Amino acid sequence: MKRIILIGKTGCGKTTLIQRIESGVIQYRKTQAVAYSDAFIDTPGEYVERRSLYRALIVTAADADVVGLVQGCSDELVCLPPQIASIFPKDVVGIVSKTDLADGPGEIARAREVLELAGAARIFELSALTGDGVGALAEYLEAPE
Ligand SMILES: Nc1nc2c(ncn2[C@@H]2O[C@H](COP(=O)(O)OP(=O)(O)OP(=O)(O)O)[C@@H](O)[C@H]2O)c(=O)[nH]1
Ligand SMILES: [Mg+2]
Repeated sequence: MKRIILIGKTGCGKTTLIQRIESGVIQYRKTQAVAYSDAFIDTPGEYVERRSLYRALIVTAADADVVGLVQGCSDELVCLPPQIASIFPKDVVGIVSKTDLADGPGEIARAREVLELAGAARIFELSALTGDGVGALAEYLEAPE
């Protein structure tokens, strides 16, 4: 079982994804501070939106086995700079979130590209709302390292 830290801009769907996998009960709650559970570390979007908080992200990520960079496929604003993965000395995967909102395959492809440029080795496409694609990520996290 791998513990993953989710990183991505405010509103990209990190907390909802955790709720989907952990309990299936979705309830909106803005993340105000880093939140730890057995399998997840949830971070506020502000941590990646402000470069001055990168150091805090790096320190927080030390408690995780894998880093998950999250990019909503309908998000105009990109907060994940190219090669951000290289600041974390661990495996980094990408998560294209909110695929249910994608306006065609082009939007999903664009989000994938953001994650590839950010340095994600493997990319999952999912919707925490419908549950589509969530199983593949859950299986990856449950698999032994
Ligand atoms: N349509 C759709 N909406 C989603 C999905 N995932 C999350 N949302 C919505 O997006 C909004 C923000 O979701 P959160 O999970 O709170 O986002 P977050 O990344 O945790 O945001 P911060 O805590 O501010 O960093 C909520 O209104 C969710 O219901 C999804 O897969 N599809
Ligand atoms: Mg949150």
